[in-house]
Amino acid sequence: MKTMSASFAATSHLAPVIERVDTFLLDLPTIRPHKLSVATMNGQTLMLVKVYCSDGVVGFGEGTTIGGLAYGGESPEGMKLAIDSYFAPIMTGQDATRVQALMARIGKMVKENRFAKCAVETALLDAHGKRLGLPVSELLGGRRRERLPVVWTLASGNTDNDIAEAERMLDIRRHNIFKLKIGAGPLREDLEHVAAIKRALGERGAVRVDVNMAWSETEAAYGMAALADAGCELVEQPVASVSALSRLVRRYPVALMADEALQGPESAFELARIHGVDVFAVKIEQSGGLFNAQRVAAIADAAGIELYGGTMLEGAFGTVASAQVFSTFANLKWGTELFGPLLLTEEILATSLDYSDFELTVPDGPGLGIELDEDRAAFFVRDGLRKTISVAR
Ligand code: MUC
Ligand code: MG
Repeated sequence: MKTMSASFAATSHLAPVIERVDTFLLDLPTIRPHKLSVATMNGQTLMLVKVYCSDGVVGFGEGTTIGGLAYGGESPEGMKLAIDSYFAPIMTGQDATRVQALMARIGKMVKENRFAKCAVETALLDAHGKRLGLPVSELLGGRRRERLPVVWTLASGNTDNDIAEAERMLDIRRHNIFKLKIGAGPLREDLEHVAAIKRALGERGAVRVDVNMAWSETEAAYGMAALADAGCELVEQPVASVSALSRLVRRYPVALMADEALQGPESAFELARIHGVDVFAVKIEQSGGLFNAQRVAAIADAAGIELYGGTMLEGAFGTVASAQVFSTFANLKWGTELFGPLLLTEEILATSLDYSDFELTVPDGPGLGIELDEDRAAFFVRDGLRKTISVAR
């Protein structure tokens, strides 16, 4: 024990340290209005964090939300403020190679702020992977797959437009699983909307729905029965409460998935304890980071709950960080919805991600394995070259 701590101290002493942490906001338009029960998005704001280390390595991380504060307690602006004012002073001068130790140090001094923690942890892992010449997946125990199935979300707000969009995705072989955002309109209209889309797609496309907690328990009971009849295969977070979820699970021949109810390992454990759902939508930001997302997955596995790789509609950095984590999951029965970058009009990477044959290739270069196009980013940075666009965040 004595020898181990002596060598740890020696390594720590020589290790590169964090010199500076920078954050900036990128405002990017979406390809069309994206309508959820909580908000309509015309654009997305990415909060990017850059961690500069004394060995010259720079790591990138990202935080996003959906509809500003409409989805949860953190906004991109709030994450930036939290990192600039509180995280950066805690991180500066610390060993850049001890990612888990540094995240634990941050955790002692910063409560909550799961999304901001995820962004910072992503940047630390990106930097450490680049330093070691290894993809982030290998720092997380090793990937089990190189490609991930990717769901597309239909949320134009119009049934015919959604069907046309789904047909296009099938034609170009980009997506054959579709998630429909419902819950904003009257229940009966939503059910007709889902049934019409499933009828049009038939066996060519799987249909799932996300209600984003908009239904009461009685609406959910009625809705789930009708959705099962319409051929919908999965219902995501129809109601807010965990106990209501647990009363709905296994009552209808349609899988029930938790999203908003999952806020890190403790909530995952509670849901697993009461077997409140069939499936977990694991999100790295909601989980509070990449390691915590793996803990959530481990709890699901232990409880016999199935897994799905969720998104907070991240841009490229959050999407690839998620892909690196999901590639390590033992079971990923329901695929992923890592389509975030495809919802944005602008490419901010030097080399685009590979979405083909209904799947995303997990980058295999060091760290996240992607590179920011700095000129493009400079154009879209808030208050930068292109003055801030007005987006409903
Ligand atoms: C959510 O609630 O799952 C995922 C896809 C999408 O359109 O919104 C998100 C968030
Ligand atoms: Mg959801």
